[in-house]
Amino acid sequence: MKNLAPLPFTAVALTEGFWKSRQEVNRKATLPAEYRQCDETGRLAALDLAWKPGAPNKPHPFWDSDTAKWLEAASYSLATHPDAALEGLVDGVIRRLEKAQMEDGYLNSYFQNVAPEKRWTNLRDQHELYCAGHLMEAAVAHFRATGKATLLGVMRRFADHIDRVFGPKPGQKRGYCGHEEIELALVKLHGATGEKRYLDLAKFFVDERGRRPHYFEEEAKARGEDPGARHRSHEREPFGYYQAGRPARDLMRVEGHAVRAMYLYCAMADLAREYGDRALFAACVRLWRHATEKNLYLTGGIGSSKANEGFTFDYDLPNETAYAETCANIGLTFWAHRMFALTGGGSYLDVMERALYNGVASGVSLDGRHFFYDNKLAALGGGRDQHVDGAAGKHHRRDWFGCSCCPPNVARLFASLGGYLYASGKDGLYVNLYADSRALFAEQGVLLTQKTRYPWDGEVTLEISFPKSGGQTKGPSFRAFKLHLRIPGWCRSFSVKVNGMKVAGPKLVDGFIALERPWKAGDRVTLDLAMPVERVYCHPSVRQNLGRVALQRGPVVYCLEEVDHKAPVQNLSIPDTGKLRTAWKPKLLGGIVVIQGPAQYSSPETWGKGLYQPTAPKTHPTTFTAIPYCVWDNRKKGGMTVWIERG
Ligand code: FUB
Ligand code: ZN
Repeated sequence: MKNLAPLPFTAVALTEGFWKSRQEVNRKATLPAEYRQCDETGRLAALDLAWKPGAPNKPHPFWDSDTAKWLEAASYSLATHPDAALEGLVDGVIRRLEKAQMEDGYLNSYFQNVAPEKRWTNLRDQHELYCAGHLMEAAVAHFRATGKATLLGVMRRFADHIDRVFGPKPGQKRGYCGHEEIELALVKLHGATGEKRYLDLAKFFVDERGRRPHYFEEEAKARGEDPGARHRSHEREPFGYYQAGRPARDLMRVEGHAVRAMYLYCAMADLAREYGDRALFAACVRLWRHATEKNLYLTGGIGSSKANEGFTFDYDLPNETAYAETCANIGLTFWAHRMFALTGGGSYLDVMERALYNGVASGVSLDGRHFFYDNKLAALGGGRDQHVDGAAGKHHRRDWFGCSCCPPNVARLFASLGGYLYASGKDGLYVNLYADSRALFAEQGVLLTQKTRYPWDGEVTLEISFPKSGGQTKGPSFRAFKLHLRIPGWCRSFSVKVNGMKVAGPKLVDGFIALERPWKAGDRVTLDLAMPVERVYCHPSVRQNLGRVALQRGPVVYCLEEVDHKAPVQNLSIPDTGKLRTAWKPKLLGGIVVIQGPAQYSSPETWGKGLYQPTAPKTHPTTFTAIPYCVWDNRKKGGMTVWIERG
């Protein structure tokens, strides 16, 4: 294992472009809007434990997780953009949490207020440990951002309580949460506090999962319920929905609820690193291959079915009914990042980048106040979406949800996005993603300034300098190190220059080229990634995409949206050959490159009567305009498709 260290987001400033503007909107619009939602829906008041039966806004078992994710997001934002007003809101929520915490350390607004007698009695369904995990992540983020230790103290007390209740010793519960999350959070808590017990507890939760006798069965019996009664859709083996059909190290395939799966795999990767656990690592690699080779949407979405919010069977990737929950796509991003850090493999970053620019970025509108829960790859339009529920119908972003896990998940990722761009290891510095930014590798005494219009253009320049202290450059005027530049999987040709001189034949190893030399301040590396439009075809086993083609340019997947066409986009087809043009539209959808080309329109208008006829429908030539998938549904409502009929 390579064990690279991601450069923390606090050492990376996004300076221009796609991610900088997303991050700005996140800070200025999304964070305030989500705070308001948490307040207006009663999530914050729930922390005061004053709800009475019959009153509105009855607390919900996992409301605390929404508040926690908002706290985490706001803390990240405070770390890069100090803001007294935001800090005041954060402190207010933390005061409520501190006050709500019980003597013994327990903290959960639903159970304390609504169902105190049910504490720890239904780990399978009730999300208690899940909520605790999100609050732990928030506490670590807040402590690191502000140096204030109040929330960290609260969550240490809760973690200590959990450590007393759960474990292998007599009298302890050998249980684990139906919704993974606490495992990865405990690893973070260990990172922030140095307390080894938290790491061991994370390992305990992962190791117990799927063991026989099955905890969820025992616990159901203790509640007086039929332990076998709750079979979940798409469950191959009992408890597959919870990734608890068998022990983690024996998992062979991604299964069940997609967000849960992603969070578990993140924890498995973390523990593989912390304990040097080869069996956990091997399971991660196996699961990764299964997820990405047979169950991944072109947009980086995963979990195709609404029924179980998760996986179904291999190559089942429907478009109109795609679930691809924003949280799942974010979970995939987290997991990919960890797998990259473990191995240094660029292919993990290819998936991470695919998710980020497509199925994650689509999760939030350009105004930052509207969100997709499920990220479909096709939606009906032309008025046809009015009466269809559950499928593509009424599929538009909303300002909040009853179960609102996705909006604050986007907020915490976008607020910490800089942390995904760079890494370092014994063998040098790594540039993972291309985005206009400045990265300070303090340990190595190197500042990288990246200039680029990526993802709209494949040219990237990196200037090397050595940070100054007290007006003096620290250390020698040369630094010898290897600079690894990622060559994205989508890129078929590239060139690289140092100070204007072409570098001959750089070797591509595991998705990276490495430039090694004594660097001096002011050295400039220029990378040119050829970024033509590509037609993408799908594995023939994906029945939903047979006879269809998609368009991609660089990491960006495109779609046709009804508002750009006179006809429903499902009636358009595009030829396999023929020139495709690109155009930069600075005023459209925040500034995007569109793709245009010839198309055919199958016209219902000339069909005549009847549903069936022995002759093919008449087509007539037209043109199409494709926009990046991630920005669809930001204008007039209408249909959309990623996979387009060939013809
Ligand atoms: O159960 C908590 C969250 O709500 C899950 O992660 C989402 O899939 C949604 O069901
Ligand atoms: Zn979600």
